Amino acid sequence: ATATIGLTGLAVMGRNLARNIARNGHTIAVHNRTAAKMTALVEEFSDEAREGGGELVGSESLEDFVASIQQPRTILVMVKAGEPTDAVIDELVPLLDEGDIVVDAGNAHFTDTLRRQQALEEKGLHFVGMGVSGGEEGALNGPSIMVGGSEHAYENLGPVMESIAAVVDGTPCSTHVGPDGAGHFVKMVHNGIEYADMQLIAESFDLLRTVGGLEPAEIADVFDEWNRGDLESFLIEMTADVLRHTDAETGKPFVDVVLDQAEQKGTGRWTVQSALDLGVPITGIAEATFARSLSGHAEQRAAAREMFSTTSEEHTVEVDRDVFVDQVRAALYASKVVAYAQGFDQIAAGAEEHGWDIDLGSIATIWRGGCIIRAQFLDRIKEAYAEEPDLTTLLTTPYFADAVKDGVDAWRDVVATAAQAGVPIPAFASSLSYFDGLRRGRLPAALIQGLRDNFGAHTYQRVDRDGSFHTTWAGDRTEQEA
Ligand code: NBP
Repeated sequence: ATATIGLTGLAVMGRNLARNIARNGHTIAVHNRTAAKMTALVEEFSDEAREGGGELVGSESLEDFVASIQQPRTILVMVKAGEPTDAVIDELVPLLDEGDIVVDAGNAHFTDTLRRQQALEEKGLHFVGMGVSGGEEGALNGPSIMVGGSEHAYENLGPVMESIAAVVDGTPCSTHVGPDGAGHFVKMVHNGIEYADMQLIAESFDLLRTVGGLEPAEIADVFDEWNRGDLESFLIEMTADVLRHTDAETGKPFVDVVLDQAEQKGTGRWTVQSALDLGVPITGIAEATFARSLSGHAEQRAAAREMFSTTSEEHTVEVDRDVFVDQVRAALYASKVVAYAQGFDQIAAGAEEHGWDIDLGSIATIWRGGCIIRAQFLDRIKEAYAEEPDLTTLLTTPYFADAVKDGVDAWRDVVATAAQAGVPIPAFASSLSYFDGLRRGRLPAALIQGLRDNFGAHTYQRVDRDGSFHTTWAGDRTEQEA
């Protein structure tokens, strides 16, 4: 046994993660169900590994793979989420010894992680659910790593992960998020926030083009400009890149030749499902997920287009182009603050529900680099939690509160203009409604309570004294204490 760590599952993610680990000085055992991928990796990258002080130790069989790892073993599983992950774990378990650590580095649902952790714990094994963000490129050059499982497991796994993670201001973007499913839960919310971020960017693009009259290449310039300010982030930078790209075949802007139906692998949906269970209004993420679904309903879209196509054309809205561009920037920033505030609320609620002690500031810290939502903005969130670890909502912290106050008029103008012009902006509009909902003195929830009491005797509370009350709606309308 020579390797300090092992990795099975050498598709794009596993292969790059293995290279990253090896060239950062670790000897890593590698295995893949289809052995050719293992052989190719070892042949192509053994020199690279040695230059970094590490080594790739390939095995064709799972038995040889396990035997080549030092005990207690740490084994990363990087295969397709769901059944393949269970299949690999089932094959591995009989070959392992007490105290070994199995790490699922795929995109598992956190409830699967909870189940697997329990099953392996009963066998004397440690199980870690680990979220890895940053896609292929991140896996190779430095991902953001959200590690669940026990403290003990992190003591073994952590140093290797911290040596391969992205680094921002000298801090590696890898942390022990919390026990059992916490790592995968946080990774799930990360992906949900990524959905919201992308939807907000897409709505900005649509508005700038449809209402502002800018061409994709001009919008690319706008995004470049935005990337030099508060909005600076990987996704904003990438948006400029994609918008500037021209299709080689037709010479048209690339964005015009791509079918406008957004796909999804499911992490956005999981985030929304979990938020519904937790009772956390993550409206930005939910609208972003539904917007992707809507885009895929081609038949309904065609029917509605045919029926209502002229309706929006009657409402062209005149705007001052430069003013409008700046208004959209402010609306994007304020909506983004809402989406992140909601995402962090969900992590806090999940931690409470599952008994995970999650340091929210450390989550913002490890999302600053390596992952898809990396952004300057996360520094501000990190600072907010450093100042007030138990803050009620990110929205009311001084920096974000000022940003929202400064942008709120523009935000309202953009939402109103979009409504008049018939441009769909579900994420912008729902974020503004969320903000207004939170800041409003009295909500019409009082009327809902009245209706519930009327049809179902569900009772209500009063503003002026304690207790639960019911009005005898069908009788003499006297109020009774319930
Ligand atoms: P895939 O998700 O496409 O999975 C392919 C790997 O799973 C191959 O190594 C394949 O082996 C193996 N596999 C399958 Br499928 N069924 C198996 C089974 N029954 N037994 C053993 N091995 C099996 O690879 P990926 O895109 O590299 O992603 C890996 C994980 O990382 C996934 O959970 C994914 O959700 C997650 N992730 C991906 C990204 C990304 O950007 N792609 C980002 C973050 C996280 P074979 O070669 O023999 O077919």
